[in-house]
Amino acid sequence: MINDPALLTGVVLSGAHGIYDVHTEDGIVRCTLRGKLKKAFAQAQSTRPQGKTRPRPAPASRRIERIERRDSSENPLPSRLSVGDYVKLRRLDGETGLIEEILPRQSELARKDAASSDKKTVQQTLLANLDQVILVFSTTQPEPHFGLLDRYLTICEATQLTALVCLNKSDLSYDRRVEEAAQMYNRLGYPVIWTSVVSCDGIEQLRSLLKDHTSLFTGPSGVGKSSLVNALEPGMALRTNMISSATGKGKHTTTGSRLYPLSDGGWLADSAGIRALAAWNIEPEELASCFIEFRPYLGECEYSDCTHIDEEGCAVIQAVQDGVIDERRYRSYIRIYTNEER
Ligand SMILES: Nc1nc2c(ncn2[C@@H]2O[C@H](COP(=O)(O)OP(=O)(O)OP(=O)(O)O)[C@@H](O)[C@H]2O)c(=O)[nH]1
Ligand SMILES: [Mg+2]
Ligand SMILES: [Zn+2]
Repeated sequence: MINDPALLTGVVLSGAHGIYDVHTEDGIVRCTLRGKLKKAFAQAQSTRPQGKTRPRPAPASRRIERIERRDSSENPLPSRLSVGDYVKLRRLDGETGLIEEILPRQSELARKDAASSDKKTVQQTLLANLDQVILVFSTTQPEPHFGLLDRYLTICEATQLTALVCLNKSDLSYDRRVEEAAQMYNRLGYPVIWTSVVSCDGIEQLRSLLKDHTSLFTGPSGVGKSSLVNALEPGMALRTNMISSATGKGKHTTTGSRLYPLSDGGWLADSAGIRALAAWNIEPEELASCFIEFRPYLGECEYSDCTHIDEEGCAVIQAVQDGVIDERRYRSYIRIYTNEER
């Protein structure tokens, strides 16, 4: 790690086309990457190992300090700079800077993107150094897809990120099965927050849950993620636009995530609607334990290598038959295990 006092530490708020807005104690600095870093990233991408799960990060307030003290060998250096990454930068003038170093990542949540031409999937980090994920769905318009929620939840379990479920558009009339599903997730231990941007129900509760955390809003398109950000921090969009015009470089055209400082403390990132989160880091043997209600039964099956799909003497299947494990959750498990999309 470079210990140059002239360097500022900051967090990447947004980035596009090699230009990054970095939040520092000295204000927002618009940065590019040092040539050496660019080269290192290009090399790392061709040899990138698949990520493993990492310990849960500390709350936001203590994070900068902890990251600075950490030895780089503990966590892999990212192969690409993402929103939420901590960097060391050198100021060039009042508004611009050069990123000299990127600090090790404590955690990340990635989506998989199918590159259209060769069907190869590439990993895109939605947010680095987060500690909780708010899975936003709407009660209706669009109808909640609980199979997709289960998929998101397994990824949060595998990456040891706290997951909260937000059911937005509670002002609209919706199907009773939404209420039943919410109760089921609550019983599993996932907090469910009902919100409405129209009636403002649940906004205060959501705000208190975000305080002092680094959170990501993710979920399908059109459920109201950006509307919730605006309801939580009125004027935030306005403030960011002002920042852009102040630097004289025009408005952002970011397609990825964007991180906002919360006025009560903590950070919140909004991301574009997604259909697939990267589930490729989850080994088949690990998947069952990502369904938290399966855990008491794992190791109780007749075969020690039981996949819980169709084996004789499977304790998980027995629990489903006994009505202890929700059948729809079990079907989600099979779908993810057999790699069916949705
Ligand atoms: N009735 C109702 N409509 C809402 C609510 N929240 C958002 N909407 C509407 O839902 C639509 C989609 O909202 P967005 O905030 O753009 O949704 P998003 O999740 O950010 O969508 P993407 O950016 O595409 O991922 C907009 O027309 C909003 O006005 C709500 O609580 N109640
Ligand atoms: Mg949006
Ligand atoms: Zn089994």
